[in-house]
Amino acid sequence: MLKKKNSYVVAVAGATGAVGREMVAILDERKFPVAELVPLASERSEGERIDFDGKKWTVKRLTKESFSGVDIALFSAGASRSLEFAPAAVEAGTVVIDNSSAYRMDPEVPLVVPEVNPHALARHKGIIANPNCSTIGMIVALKPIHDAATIKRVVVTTFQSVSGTGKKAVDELARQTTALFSFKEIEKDVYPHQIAFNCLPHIDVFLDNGYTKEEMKMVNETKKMMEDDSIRVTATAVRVPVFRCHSESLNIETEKKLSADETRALLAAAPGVIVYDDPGKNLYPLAIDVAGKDETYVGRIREDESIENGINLWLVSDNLRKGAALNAVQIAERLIA
Ligand code: NAP
Ligand code: 12T
Repeated sequence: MLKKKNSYVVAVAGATGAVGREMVAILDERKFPVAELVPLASERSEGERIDFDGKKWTVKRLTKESFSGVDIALFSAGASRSLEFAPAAVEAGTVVIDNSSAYRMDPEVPLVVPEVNPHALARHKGIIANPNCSTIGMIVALKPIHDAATIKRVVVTTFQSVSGTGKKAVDELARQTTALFSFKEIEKDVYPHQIAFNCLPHIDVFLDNGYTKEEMKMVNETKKMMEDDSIRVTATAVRVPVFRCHSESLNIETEKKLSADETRALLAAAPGVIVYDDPGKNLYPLAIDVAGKDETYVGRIREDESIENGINLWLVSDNLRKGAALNAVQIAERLIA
């Protein structure tokens, strides 16, 4: 569907957001062959200027007419904007890589992490979905373990940063922290409770089964990308007062026994994963160190002594990079390869 060219017209819908800004920066960093950048956002940002490739590019309002002549559109302006505008983009001949939750579970839409299921890209019909940030960080580490030892069940608890919610939430954590240190009243706008110095077991909306939508994304997206409904996943998603990077605690039960050393070796050889695991030196992945990195960092790898074949580990990935913008750009790189 995408014609081979020397360079491409690339639109970023949501270019002024936390993820959109990272998309533009990563296109630049990785020297994606961009003939023209088309930064799109709401009317609030119309006329703002975005730096890319040593030039300034003017933000335009996202409309159904934005896509004429656009080869690739990276969407990161929220699920309702994707539902409203992605079909118009496809109609105009644009290939859409959508970072929202709008199309992820649509059976017609490939959901892709290049390290895990790049083959799924071939069957796209104009829209490709980028998974949730917590799923991406986890699945690059699960894939080599599943290939080697067949995963039966994963129990995951996440520790998710506020940048996952967007720029307003980053400001909210900063303002609440400053207010508390100045003995002032805090303001709550984005989250239902104080996020500064607190942990909220609540990400995205609650569903009828008592889980949050964020938790069920990890369950359903993992099965879809592994192309294996037999993997049982159960999740608790927690918002923590961290600006950037999602951390996750995983308990993984496998069919075949894996020792901690075998798991370390598998993960060390896996694309997109770095093993950082030397407890004797107090070395394990930390959000503040992984911010700005491309890989999922894994540490605290140890056997679960309460079951026959179980591994516990801790992982950290940058939710704005691999969790969102980088994975989308990597998908675009595969499309033009
Ligand atoms: P954000 O910082 O709040 O940015 C939102 C962006 O969308 C801004 O550029 C905003 O433009 C634009 N926008 C909002 N309403 C719009 C409208 N009516 N028309 C056109 N543009 C509009 O949010 P974010 O963190 O970047 O997240 C954006 C999207 O990515 C969401 O769908 C979110 O769920 C998804 N996301 C996915 C992952 C992942 O797991 N892969 C991670 C994080 C976020 P203005 O500046 O003009 O308001
Ligand atoms: N509500 O892409 O609040 O489905 O951290 C990602 C992050 C939705 C998504 C968040 C969210 C998504 C959040």
